[in-house]
Amino acid sequence: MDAVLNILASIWQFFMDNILTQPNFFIGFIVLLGYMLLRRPIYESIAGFLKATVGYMILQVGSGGLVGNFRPILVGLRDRFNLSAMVIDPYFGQNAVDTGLMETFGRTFTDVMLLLLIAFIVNLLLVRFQKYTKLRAVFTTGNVQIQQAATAFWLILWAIPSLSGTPMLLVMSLLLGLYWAVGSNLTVDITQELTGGAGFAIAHQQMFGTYIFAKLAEKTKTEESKRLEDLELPGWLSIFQENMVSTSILMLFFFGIIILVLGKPYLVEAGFLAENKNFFFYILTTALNFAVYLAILQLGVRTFVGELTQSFQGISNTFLPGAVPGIDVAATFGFGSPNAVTIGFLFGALGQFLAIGLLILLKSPTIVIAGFIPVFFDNAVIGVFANNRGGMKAAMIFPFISGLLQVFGSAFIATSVGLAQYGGYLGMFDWATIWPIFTYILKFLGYAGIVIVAAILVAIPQLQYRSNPEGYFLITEDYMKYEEMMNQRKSS
Ligand code: ASC
Repeated sequence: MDAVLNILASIWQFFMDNILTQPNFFIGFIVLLGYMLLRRPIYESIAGFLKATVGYMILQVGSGGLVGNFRPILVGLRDRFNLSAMVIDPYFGQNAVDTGLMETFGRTFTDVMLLLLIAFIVNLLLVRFQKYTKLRAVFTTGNVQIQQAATAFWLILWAIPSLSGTPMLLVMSLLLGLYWAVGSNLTVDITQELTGGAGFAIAHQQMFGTYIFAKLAEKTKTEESKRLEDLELPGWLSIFQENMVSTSILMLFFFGIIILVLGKPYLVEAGFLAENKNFFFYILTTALNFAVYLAILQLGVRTFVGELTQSFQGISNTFLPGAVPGIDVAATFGFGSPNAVTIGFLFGALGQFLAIGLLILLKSPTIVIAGFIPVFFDNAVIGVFANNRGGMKAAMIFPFISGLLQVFGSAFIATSVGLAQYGGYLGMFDWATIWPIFTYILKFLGYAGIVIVAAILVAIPQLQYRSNPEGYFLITEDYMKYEEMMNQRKSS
């Protein structure tokens, strides 16, 4: 018996380490399985696996490059202004939980991984029973799932410390699995509309935020609202229509100002810049790298999205009717206006810097340091959807508001639950807004709170379904038909 359990445990560990938490391979194997279920020849299935995995890895090179390119700047700002403070960044957040879990709650990271696995199964079951749940998306972004499982574990345990053992894991898995399924499902329609039916949803850390701002953007839309891509700029300004050019110019200003504030002596001393290198070209390189990594990221998206969409038919036909895969938010940057990515980022950064300044002025007990991942990925996607549904003004205002909320919300919740002292908090939009609200409902209402949070989550897809019962499943099953139907409705 023991031997069997040991073997099962090692298989599980192998699966967790190499596939479930490594989205490039997870997506690759989904594609392989999908094509095999569609009875494609084995060589085609393997080709699909390779293309999807490589494409995803290209996307990771792009997003990793963006993150790394920005590092010296954030480290520099912290050093120069002598801030000892909490960094809002998913990896810092994960690390903070890992460091404090034993000391604070007497738990280990193994519990977190178990939570991840069970929550994922909850997500699959919720989609399998779609007839009742109305849920259409499976969360596949494993790197993000680890960070969220870690943070949810901490928040829920802080709110209801009396939970322990199996009941604790079940409650946590139910709430987190619901969040994955419901959040990802919220983005199905807006993503289908953005991508013209590419057949995926977002599975990341700002799903509620993206949905809320997309809807608000729609509300603020007027006759005059123009999308960034429809802007006709006269004369020399027309160079801004080319995404690589506009990104380079905007980033040159953005990075230029910050790097000038840091100064060459600091960068040399900190080892970011060699003494004999030219300062101006350092700034230029850093700024242009941004455009480079963005282009790489978009190439990655184009490489794997087509494979994933086609092959997923095999999975949805067989196991999960009407389902779409939820994938990394960066996939949306291959659609809509590329300039919205840059604008969303810049206005989000503005919001975050303003909020951080206010925390310092108001002598907040926790000072926040901006992390690149929340500033960029959250606000860029909000920019993309706000622009797509409400125009360019929306693409500026909503990322700005998001930037403020990310900082204030994170400072508030991380201080309350005691994560701030471990130096980091996840900091992404949903985890600075929705999750703090859930956490306080649980804190004040205890077991009744669990029922209330679960009921809220369960109700959301039902409301979405009711607002358009004919189109709700059609939008994933046959996008062309869906569009036709919606056009007909508009004209009649
Ligand atoms: C995250 C996280 C990353 C990035 C990446 C964006 O939240 O943990 O590594 O965003 O998923 O492409």
